[in-house]
Amino acid sequence: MEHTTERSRTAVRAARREPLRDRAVRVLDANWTGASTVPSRTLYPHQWSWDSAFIAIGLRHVSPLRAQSELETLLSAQWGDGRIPHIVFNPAIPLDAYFPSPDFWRSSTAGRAAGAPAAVQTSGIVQPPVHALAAWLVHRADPALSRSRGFLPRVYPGLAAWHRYLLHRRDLGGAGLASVVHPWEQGMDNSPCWDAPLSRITPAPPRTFRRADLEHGTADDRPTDIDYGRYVRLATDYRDGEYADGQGEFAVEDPAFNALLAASEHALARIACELGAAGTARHARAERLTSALVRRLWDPVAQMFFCRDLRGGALVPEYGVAGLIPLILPALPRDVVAALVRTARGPHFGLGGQVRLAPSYDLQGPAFDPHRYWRGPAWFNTNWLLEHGLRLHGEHAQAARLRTALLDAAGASDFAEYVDPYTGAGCGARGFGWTAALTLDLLGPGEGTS
Ligand code: 9WN
Repeated sequence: MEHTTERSRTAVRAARREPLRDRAVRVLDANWTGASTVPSRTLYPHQWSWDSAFIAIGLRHVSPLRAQSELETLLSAQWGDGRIPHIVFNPAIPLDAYFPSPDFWRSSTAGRAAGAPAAVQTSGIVQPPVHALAAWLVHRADPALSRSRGFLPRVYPGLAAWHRYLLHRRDLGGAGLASVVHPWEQGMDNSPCWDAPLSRITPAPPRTFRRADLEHGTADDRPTDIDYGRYVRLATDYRDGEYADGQGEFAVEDPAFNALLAASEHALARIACELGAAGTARHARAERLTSALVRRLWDPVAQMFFCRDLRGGALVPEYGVAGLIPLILPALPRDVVAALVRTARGPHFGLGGQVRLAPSYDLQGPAFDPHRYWRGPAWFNTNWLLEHGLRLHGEHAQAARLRTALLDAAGASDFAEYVDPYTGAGCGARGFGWTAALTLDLLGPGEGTS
């Protein structure tokens, strides 16, 4: 036993001497299923929507063809109403490997009215719209290959339908922003930003479902059973209403989700131009989204973007990292950019000071926990977005420091799912897809997000 441990320590040390790029490529190879990439072979053994978009952004530096397939596979599971489901299930994986499994979502029956595909099983909720941005960056990585395969003409209609779904069916507040109807949709599942809107939801009783995540992670790092019960209740109600929008008890306008939608709308405008159509209307729409974001979610006193709880009717004054993500928007007013950079550097996020990477939640918040899912740890995708936002707005020195910290943390943690923001110690799954992919992107020539 002693020997095995010593041998595996030696193997880890040897692996760490390998160039970071090669190690990241190995992670993506190990997670590749033939048509797409899983976030983690253990914890998340199917295809996830925003993971795939980030993964494609990294994969484009290694195999533009695989990066294109990643997005095409995801789009082949798109529903008739335009939604891109947050999980596309691999039928070869046993049902009990992940919960909620296909027999929970029942997409092909409960989702029939909303146009769920018959041939593939999916979830019925969505995740942040990073896809058009990813498609544009993937195209730019190898335009000749992209043109020869007709990549953009192939993905453009689906991406346009996806944005239409979000901008129309999901404009539940009627103010020009998309709403999420489940914390899993925004991707930062367990953020304290959801505590107030979730507190109104009656949890599903624990005996009615069996969590699979606790088999792979420490209970102290994962959402509590009560919160899980609430996630299950919301998803069950949505399913039982045949995934029709506008009825649910949870509806939130989130700054990161809408910032990504606006950034992706700018990307869609560029795709339209490349295909010979006019992109002006789309750029204008992205700018309208940016204005709506500021009008609805910016708090000038707190100098922060907050979530708006549509059912409770107010902003949720919690400093989640989602509130910094609008920095990726080119048309953000200059005074908002300056205030947001101050907030990122200030005591709530400590960027460039106390922490290595921006935490997912307020360092000073009562709910802060450096290890519990989305309640404090640092994630690589949110920090990658911040790095781009800082660079976009001329904060080059801060962006460079963040880039170095991201690469160090990715390498030292063996591409962990997330890390302690103070120490950089790895948490959650290792060999995590978007951590490896975004490492490659930071190492690569880089196209920016614009
Ligand atoms: C639910 C796959 C996904 C990420 C999310 C992350 C986590 C799932 C879960 O894993 O969510 O979708 O079971 O907790 O929070 O951002 O896309 O990596």
